Amino acid sequence: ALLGGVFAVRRFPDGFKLGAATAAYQVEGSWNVSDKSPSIWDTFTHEHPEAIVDGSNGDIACDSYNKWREDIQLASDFGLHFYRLSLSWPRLLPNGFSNYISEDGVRYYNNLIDGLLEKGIEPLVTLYHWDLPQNLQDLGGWTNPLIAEWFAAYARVAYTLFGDRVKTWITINEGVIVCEATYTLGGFAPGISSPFLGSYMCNKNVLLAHARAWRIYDEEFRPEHHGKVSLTNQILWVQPYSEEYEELADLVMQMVAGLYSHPIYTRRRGMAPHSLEKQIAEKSAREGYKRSKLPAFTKEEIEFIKGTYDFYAVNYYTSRLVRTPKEGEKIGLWPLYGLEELGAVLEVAPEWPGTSSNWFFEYPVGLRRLLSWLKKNYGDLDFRIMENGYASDKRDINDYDRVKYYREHLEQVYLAITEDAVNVTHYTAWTLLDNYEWVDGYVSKFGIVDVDFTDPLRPRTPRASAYFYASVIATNSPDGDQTLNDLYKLLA
Ligand code: PNW
Repeated sequence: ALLGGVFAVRRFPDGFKLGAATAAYQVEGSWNVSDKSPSIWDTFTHEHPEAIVDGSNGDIACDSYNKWREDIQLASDFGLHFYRLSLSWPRLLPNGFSNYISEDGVRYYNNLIDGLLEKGIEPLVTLYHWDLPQNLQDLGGWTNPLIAEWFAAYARVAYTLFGDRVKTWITINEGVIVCEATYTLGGFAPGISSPFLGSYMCNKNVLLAHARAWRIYDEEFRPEHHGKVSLTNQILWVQPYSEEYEELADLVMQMVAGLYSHPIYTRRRGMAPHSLEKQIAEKSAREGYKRSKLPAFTKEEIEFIKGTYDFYAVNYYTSRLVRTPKEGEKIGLWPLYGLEELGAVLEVAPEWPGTSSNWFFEYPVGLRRLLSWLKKNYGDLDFRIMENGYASDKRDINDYDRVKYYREHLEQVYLAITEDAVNVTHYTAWTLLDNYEWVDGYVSKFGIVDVDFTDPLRPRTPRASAYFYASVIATNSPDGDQTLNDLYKLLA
């Protein structure tokens, strides 16, 4: 087996791109330097440390605000084709509005973007990765329809400042988390609980904000810069517990994926998938609402949102099995245990290994099935995996469990391309560095590079998974360097 290299080598198609991602609040720190204003995550973690497993916050995080040169060097050492970063809205626009632009913020992102380009790494930029300016939250945040205007103005500033060098933009990271983890669970900043009310209002405004930002790029910037813009969806792959639940599984998929995809990626009628609209309208009526809790869209709004994409971006981590509740069984909350709104109980198969994050169980085949489902529902698009990675609470440099996760998921991507003819063009490892994992604080680590958070200098040390991933990139093969792969397999 150690001579695996002599056998047929599996390769991704030519031009397949591999990168890694981070997000501003999770790595930057320097939460109040210069004129930066607080984001909802600054406020939430400062006021509610009890909501975070280790009571921590992102005040310093990886200190990437100061150590960005080192991050770029690591990205370069591993041969990343691209690096996905996010801009902090309150660092760039401390008022939230575009009347005042922070010079310090502009300097920081220029340094980062130029530094990457100097090393031949494409900067891929997310505009919104959850750190909303607190003052905009005070005005209602994502439940205020005016946020589409506020976000559009911010997007225009970012395109104007960086669009000459940034050719790939993600408007919003994981609308489903922005709206559900926030308003349905109440567990994420700003910590407001409004299940299936606030979350549906948020859903509509996220779609409108994205569409505005896409159209601004399309009309004002694309002619000169020729870039691409989409949003990225985090999707739980949901399959039936047994055959009788096939219809229910599709309904749940329409909720976790369709609500943020159907309006953009299909020409079919309506704002939400029809099955879901019907279900929620009926549920709303039973609850005594005069209208569906799912907000209505005007004809103009529907047209405005449709087709606002240049590729389909998806983040995948984990899967669920779905069934209806047993007698007297209570349905858990999205996204962990169920969808009360649909009468759906979600659980994991006993054989799926757990991780250090309570919602995260490994099911590599789910990624391949999800890609096929997306192709079937939305067409033969340019599919880009914008996040995939593994959580562990160990600081082990020899992270063979993470190597195994990457190997098994890259294999499923390879099979999706070669066996199912899904046009997957990009793969992104989450994440380059251990960082601030939201409510899991610094306990759940996703990095291919270890960061020592007990050391004020935040030293970085690459793990085995970084070497494995570098070899995947160097060989353009899901197996990476075969000898290395065989060795890691033996050690795992
Ligand atoms: C994503 N779930 O969040 C985010 O984009 C990252 O910022 C984050 O660090 C990473 O994945 C790991 O969590 C998710 O409950 C949050 O299924 C929750 C879920 C999935 C992804």
